[in-house]
Amino acid sequence: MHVELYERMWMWASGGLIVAFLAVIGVTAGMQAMSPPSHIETVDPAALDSHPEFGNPGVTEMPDGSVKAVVVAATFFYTPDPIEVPAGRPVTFRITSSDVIHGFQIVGTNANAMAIPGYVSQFTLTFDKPGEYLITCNEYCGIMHHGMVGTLIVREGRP
Ligand SMILES: [Cu+2]
Repeated sequence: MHVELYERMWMWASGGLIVAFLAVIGVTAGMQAMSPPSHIETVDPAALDSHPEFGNPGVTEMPDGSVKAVVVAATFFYTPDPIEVPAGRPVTFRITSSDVIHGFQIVGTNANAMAIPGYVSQFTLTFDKPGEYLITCNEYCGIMHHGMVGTLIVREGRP
């Protein structure tokens, strides 16, 4: 079968692009996307109840004035709920899941993390505006996924 030179060149070029795209997917999945983007910290999801931090999730004031919010996601709720944090101070969220992958998105902010069993997702955010924020799960996690919501209350001043 005769294939024109230009057609052959285009076929090789598009074949090369497919190989390049697959390589990018493979490298990012294998080297970057297999762990939370924040940092790699593991935790035993089966032993969360006896974990010093995740066994008793909640909001803690740190000696330096910052605030730590430890959150456990489970089908189909977050603990604690509501989460109460002060405005105007950095809040470090530390999130994990006790069962399947959940999402932790604070609507109206740029906070959006995955709660992955076995891993700790962490990010720090300062809320300038007091008020009530909706937390939603944006990873399909089961039959009641659509109802998996939480509340974040940002209070003026101290928690
Ligand atoms: Cu969900």
